[in-house]
Amino acid sequence: MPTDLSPIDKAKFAASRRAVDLVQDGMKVGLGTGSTAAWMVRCLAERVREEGLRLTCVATSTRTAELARSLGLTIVTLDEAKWLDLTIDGADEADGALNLIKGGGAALLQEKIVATASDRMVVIADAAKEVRALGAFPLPVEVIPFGWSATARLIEEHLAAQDVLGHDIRLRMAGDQPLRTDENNVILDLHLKRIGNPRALSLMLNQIAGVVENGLFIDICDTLVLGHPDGKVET
Ligand code: ABF
Repeated sequence: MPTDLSPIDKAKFAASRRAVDLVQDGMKVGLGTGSTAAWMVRCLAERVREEGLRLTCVATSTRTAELARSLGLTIVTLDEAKWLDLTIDGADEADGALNLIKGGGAALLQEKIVATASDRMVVIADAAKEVRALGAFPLPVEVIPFGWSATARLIEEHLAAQDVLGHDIRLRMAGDQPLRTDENNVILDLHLKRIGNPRALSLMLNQIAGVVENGLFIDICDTLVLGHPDGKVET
């Protein structure tokens, strides 16, 4: 383990180190996005250097692709790889049924496409990301920039129809401009406090015109690897 890590980075590193043990020679591997996934990319690159693993990797964002290439990993497009053996990614929240909120890093669309094109998805996180019910973390929804405020209004109406009250929808900003994703879309963050039925909410959101994808990952994650600041790991 690198020295001088903060307690949270020790936890992220411990989960990452454990997850990359699942990677075997010849695999096609999806690489997630975020600070935890960045630790995983570093750990994976170290295994490739030390053990000479031959891997083909697909990144879930331009920033992950840049990091992975800078460390010597081979990055191809998902269309070139066609299908993946394993994807390792972070999350913003995970519940006991392995439902996730993702997208705090604005990469949820590529993350969901890559994860669902994989035989197995492993999520790595510090243990504080595990929750009883999803929703304290604002739910990111990627929407087409055209008419985003009308899309937000439709989401409001659908939430009210599902009796989800007291919510707040905010356009994510980067400075004084709306943040743009890798696909040049924008993100609406839904402050819901608690999500009673993640599956119903996900289905509802994705049927609204203008919504590209939402950050609820239902029935996608196979394994949750949680790291603790003392270096312990639970799966
Ligand atoms: C990605 O990175 C996202 O889906 C999630 O939003 C975020 C988690 O970031 P971090 O690991 O920095 O907490 O996995």
